[in-house]
Amino acid sequence: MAPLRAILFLFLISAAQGFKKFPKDFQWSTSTSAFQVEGGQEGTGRGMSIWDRYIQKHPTPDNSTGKVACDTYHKFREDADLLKDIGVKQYRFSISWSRIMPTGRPNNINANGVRYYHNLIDSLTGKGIIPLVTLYHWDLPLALQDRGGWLNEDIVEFFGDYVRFIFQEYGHKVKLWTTINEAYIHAKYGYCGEPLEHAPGGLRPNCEWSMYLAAHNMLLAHSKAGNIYKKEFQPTQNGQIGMTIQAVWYEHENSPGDKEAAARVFDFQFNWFAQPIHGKNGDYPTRMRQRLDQLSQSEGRSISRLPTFTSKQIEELKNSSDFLSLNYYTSYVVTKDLPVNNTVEAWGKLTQWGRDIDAFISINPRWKQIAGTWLRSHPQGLRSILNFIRETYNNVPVYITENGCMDTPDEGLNDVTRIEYVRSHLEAIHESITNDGCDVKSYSYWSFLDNFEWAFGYHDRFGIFHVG
Ligand code: PNW
Repeated sequence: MAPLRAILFLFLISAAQGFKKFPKDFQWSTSTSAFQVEGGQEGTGRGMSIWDRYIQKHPTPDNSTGKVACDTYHKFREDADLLKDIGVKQYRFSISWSRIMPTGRPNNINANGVRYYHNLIDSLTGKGIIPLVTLYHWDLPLALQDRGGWLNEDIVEFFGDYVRFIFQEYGHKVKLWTTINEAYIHAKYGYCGEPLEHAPGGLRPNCEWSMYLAAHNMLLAHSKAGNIYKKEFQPTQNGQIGMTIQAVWYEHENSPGDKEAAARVFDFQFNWFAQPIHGKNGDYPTRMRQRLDQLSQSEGRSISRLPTFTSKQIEELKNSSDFLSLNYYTSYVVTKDLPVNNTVEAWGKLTQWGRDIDAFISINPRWKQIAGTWLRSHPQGLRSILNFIRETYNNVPVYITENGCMDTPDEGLNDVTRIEYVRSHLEAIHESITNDGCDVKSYSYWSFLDNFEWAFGYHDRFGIFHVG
């Protein structure tokens, strides 16, 4: 068995309600995604995904692959035992589209893959653990990438066909679904390679529009899935569905210019996805629409770089979700002008997105930096986001589907930094629920196991369980 890390005790404490009083039905959870943990790529009938090809072409610094990863494909029963041991009520995992449909289309189904997810779900529910299933966590079937991926609007129908099969197959067992994980990161890192590149990658020359088009098709695909679920399955299966949206909180100084800049950046990040789905009037945020329409015009383009929704699509998007699935890790500072004393990073204008937002992004050196990385601990940022959701989106129920940080190697397995990160974030959530009245249903720690951390390979360890 993998050695237990100290961070685990937080779960035992919180789950026992000894830490603070959380609502009785609050779901303690932990999270993974298919590509990052499953392995089981060869001899299992699984088709290639964009991440398989991407790492072949662009090796990670540690030259790692997803071929074995945590070998969850073979060790799911052991995983379920560990989940039971740490006392979580819910487990979030994702389904690999190309494991079910090797070419991405339903005319070719991989029976091994279908059986695998039945076994995984059964081993969880058999132990009283509620599965929260993400339908897509960045691992597009390669065959669909070769037909244009998220830039081809056919993807919306393809995604619809895929999810209908999944609901038919597993919907009597799974009652919590999220459609697409972090479209913001997938579109920006996948299509612009900024500030970091993800699969499919290599598309930078067109990214001033491709990033917005990919995200647009992801929103429409989410909407398709949500509407299929609600019309065809929810009446008999009685589950709930939402999209997993990543949020960054942006602090600002008190000047009106900085305040407006921070609001604009938040529109270009969280509200880009949250507003079309959860906003009263739907559609993209007005600041984003105006800015990108103006830029497009001044660049001499015949159409805006930000695509438009039809009124039917706006209505469908507004009816596509029962809850908001929120991922939160870190915060930044936004300024209208280049920050004077911030020598650390002010990368706003260096990226396409950074030029589009017309603002500078920097860090607050007072927030504890985790292991020298992009991640800084600012629990108040999470509380601010939860309150923003309460005020702006009519207190829609929130499932926190990811929060966590990587370990600090000098600390060995003692996890002093991670314990403080999790403790302070749980405290912020507790305040949001009890003092502010936010409707938070669950907390899922990223991640259950140390796993394949995308462009960083296995270097960054987020797991409750150490994987050697
Ligand atoms: C998430 N940020 O990505 C993903 O959903 C996971 O697959 C991943 O392993 C995890 O976070 C840890 O990185 C994010 O810059 C990437 O704030 C970047 C950010 C947040 C989440």
